[in-house]
Amino acid sequence: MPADIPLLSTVQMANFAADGLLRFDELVPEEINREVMRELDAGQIQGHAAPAGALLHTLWPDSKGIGAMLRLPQVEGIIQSLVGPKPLYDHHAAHRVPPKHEEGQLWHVDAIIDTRIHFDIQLFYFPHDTPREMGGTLFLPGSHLRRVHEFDVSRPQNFLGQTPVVCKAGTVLAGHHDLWHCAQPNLTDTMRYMIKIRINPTVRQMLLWDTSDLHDPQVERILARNHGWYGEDDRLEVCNRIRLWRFLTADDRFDVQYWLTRLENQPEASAAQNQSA
Ligand SMILES: O=C(O)CCC(=O)C(=O)O
Ligand SMILES: [Fe+2]
Repeated sequence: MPADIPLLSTVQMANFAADGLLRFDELVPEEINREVMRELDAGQIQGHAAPAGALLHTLWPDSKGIGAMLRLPQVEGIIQSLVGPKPLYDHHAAHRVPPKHEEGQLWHVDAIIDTRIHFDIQLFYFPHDTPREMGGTLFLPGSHLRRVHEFDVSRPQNFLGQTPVVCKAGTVLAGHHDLWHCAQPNLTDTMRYMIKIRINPTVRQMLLWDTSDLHDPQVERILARNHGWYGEDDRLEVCNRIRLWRFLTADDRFDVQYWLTRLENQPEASAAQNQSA
């Protein structure tokens, strides 16, 4: 991998495992954002950019907007850290919320129930300033491992801990494919855009980031984060995150406060072994 691709740190990856989301404010330079706005107005980012399953790096080869955004070293570093080299394009959407559109989307995930431990990521790119009244996407941090079917979560209007993306132009978020989210109303006089790109891994998602801080003591605390919305059920989510962290780090003994090890303690197995000895 070229040395100028800045990979994520272990602490950032732990935050992804806990929240299902990483946010990078004003990551994309202004000239690229402007070009993306031009491409959007010219209808150049509509429809499929390639068949699903195409190599991501083959997309938009001549574009100085969306193509240049995907080829920024920081964006490549985020993608490589989360899904690895040679990732695939799944699909993308150039979302518009028209001016004075007072209806929000229902809460949902972008998938049928998907229990794989391997995960896709979705980049959410905001090419222009998005104040609250313009309706940045609303996310529920920590919801990605509570596996539901698409609109199963559509009845509640608000969740404790929900986070609207209020941001400056060029902000990018990387989310786990099962994260709960919804578009918000746009109360301004201007069209609101957000470009989402879904990306699949082609390799085992293991230690793909900059692991120089692999044993950072913050990791356990980050994975034990309580987002509030699950009430007393926080241990379920923490156990799910421990499983994800074991998968990402290939460390089957990793634990947070003994929570998963306790569930795995099977003294009857050693009793049976002792008997047959
Ligand atoms: O427009 C938005 O903010 C969100 C749209 C959406 O649900 C999606 O991109 O999956
Ligand atoms: Fe969605």
